[in-house]
Amino acid sequence: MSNQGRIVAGALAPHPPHLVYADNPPQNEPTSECGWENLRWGYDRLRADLEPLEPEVLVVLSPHWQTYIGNHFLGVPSFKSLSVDPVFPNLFRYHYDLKVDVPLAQSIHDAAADEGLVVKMMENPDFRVDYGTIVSCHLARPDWDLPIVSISSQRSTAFYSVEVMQEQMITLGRATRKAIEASGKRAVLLASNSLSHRHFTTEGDVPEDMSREHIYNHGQYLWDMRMIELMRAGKTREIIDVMPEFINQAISEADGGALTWMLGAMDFPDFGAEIYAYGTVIGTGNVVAGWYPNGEATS
Ligand code: 2X7
Ligand code: FE2
Repeated sequence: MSNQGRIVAGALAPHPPHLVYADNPPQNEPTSECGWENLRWGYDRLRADLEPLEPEVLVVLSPHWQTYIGNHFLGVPSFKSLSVDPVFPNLFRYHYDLKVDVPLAQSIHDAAADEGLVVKMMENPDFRVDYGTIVSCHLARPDWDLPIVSISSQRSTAFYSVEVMQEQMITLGRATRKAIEASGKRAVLLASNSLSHRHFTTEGDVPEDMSREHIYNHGQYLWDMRMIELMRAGKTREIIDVMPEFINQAISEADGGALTWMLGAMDFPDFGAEIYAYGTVIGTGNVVAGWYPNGEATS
């Protein structure tokens, strides 16, 4: 079918606000001298590979929009406000102005409801969009020239188990794929999360002082490398299998379901991911990676 929509790429797109801070875009008030170059240059390469795919919409799931009863979807055509990071207000005071693809959000919502998931459209025009959504979308597409679909993270890992979370996120992924196919659009998925998530416990005076930036626990590093090897080898079903251990032992931010959702939406790619960068931010492990169905990567 010529007008069938499709997922042209999926990206693991972590959202430390430090990466936006270090890039000094006009939307962010604080300014930085430098910092986290490896990750920022990795994002440059991801953007270069996404551009020729001519995406029409970004679909993002963020662990910093936490909803306690089901997954919610932004359901208002535009949002404009100031986002201040609650933990790092010195780094991230970002003026956002974004458009939402409400029809696609509604279709994913409806497809998920048909699959038996609890879902809700978020229709409050004064809602403050979470910084995970903003940072991942900014780093993937800083021009903000595409509409987004933003999906919340429901907290079933905490209330039930990683296994329950994954069952639900794989179902949500399937619903996402169906709705994108029916939309006729070319979509990029963004899984907005870090891998290992152990923070450092004391802060330096200068946020971009890279002499403090490293992993603080070897076990966390070993887990990050194991997950990256699975991504490189195209063993995404094994990623799902080890997810409970990974989340518990590496305190991973994948607990919010973003990575599982994206891999489910892409029907568990068996081709290798392009790994653009690995680096720590306040000690957490972050990977920028892309999966390209139909061999659409250009680099
Ligand atoms: O939200 C985050 C994160 N996930 C990782 C590192 C630093 C700050 O914020
Ligand atoms: Fe985070």
